[in-house]
Amino acid sequence: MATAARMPSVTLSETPLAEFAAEVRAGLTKPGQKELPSKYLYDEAGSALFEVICLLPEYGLCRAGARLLKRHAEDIADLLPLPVAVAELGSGTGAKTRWMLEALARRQAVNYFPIDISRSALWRCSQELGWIDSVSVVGFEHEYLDGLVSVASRRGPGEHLLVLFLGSTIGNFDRPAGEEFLRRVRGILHPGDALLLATDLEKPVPDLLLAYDDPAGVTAAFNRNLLARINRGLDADFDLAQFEHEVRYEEGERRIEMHLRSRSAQTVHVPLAGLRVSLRPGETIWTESSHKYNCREVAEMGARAGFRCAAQWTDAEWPFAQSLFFTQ
Ligand code: AVI
Repeated sequence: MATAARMPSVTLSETPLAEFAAEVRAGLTKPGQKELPSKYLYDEAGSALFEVICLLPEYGLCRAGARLLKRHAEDIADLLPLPVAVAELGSGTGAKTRWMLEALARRQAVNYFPIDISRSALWRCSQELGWIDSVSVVGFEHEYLDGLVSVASRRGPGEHLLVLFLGSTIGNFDRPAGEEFLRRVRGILHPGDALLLATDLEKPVPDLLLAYDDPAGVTAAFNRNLLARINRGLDADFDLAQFEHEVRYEEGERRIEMHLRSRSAQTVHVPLAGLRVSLRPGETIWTESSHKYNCREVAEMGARAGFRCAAQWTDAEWPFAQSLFFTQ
């Protein structure tokens, strides 16, 4: 049946428990500042909380990104060489991608390959976007670069690739790591391929602090859920009430940092990581950084990574940029 042929499909690869345990262990035994990898914020509960964050009036980032795509998807599509397949890094539920896929589907049939480590987000993305006329969806439950290598090997003859990196997730890398990540993306691409990169831009510090420490406490719950995830996955005994959500703006690095501050002297056991961690009162675990950019440095970073910036679109309401790069 025609409908069966259009059912979205997903290829899977689990993050091994041993890797999770090793990364938690490395972060919590690090001399000096303890830390946890921010990618583990996004289990099923974390991804759901992040979707709520995107609805908060104080956090304009997701709406700005979606507004730009809604307004400029046609302009972006006009600049792309056809035929083009679309790969999305960290697709989430893919809601903002709809505009881009619809603009391309008016020009050609589109193969869309969302890549995400969250199986449920990927599934919802496939369900939501797989029914757009002339769009076929194959999801990849992978880390970004592994997924992109697989996608690149599936492109049709003469087909270009447009890579979408839309959620401003580049901001969650340190600046040098972000640039290195772009260089690796470039290494997977061919001449004439494109990258649409979203970046959150610098804005007044009080606005940023409120965006990451909202009065409804959703971001605090999102942050603490990282400990809950370790409790669930590694049989740990973090008492969530003993940790306070803390947000700082680091002027020199131009980044927001999220921490979890221990309210007391405490010892936590993480049996599946073979770990017993002691925390001093007031000691923090650093859980995420969110770097803020300006348009010029985004273009320059892309250029150093081997791309040419063809166009940038910015949102006036919430400083945010979409930058279109081509391989050079
Ligand atoms: C996914 N990423 C771009 C978000 C950000 O703003 O850095 C994650 C987030 N953390 C707290 N609120 C949102």
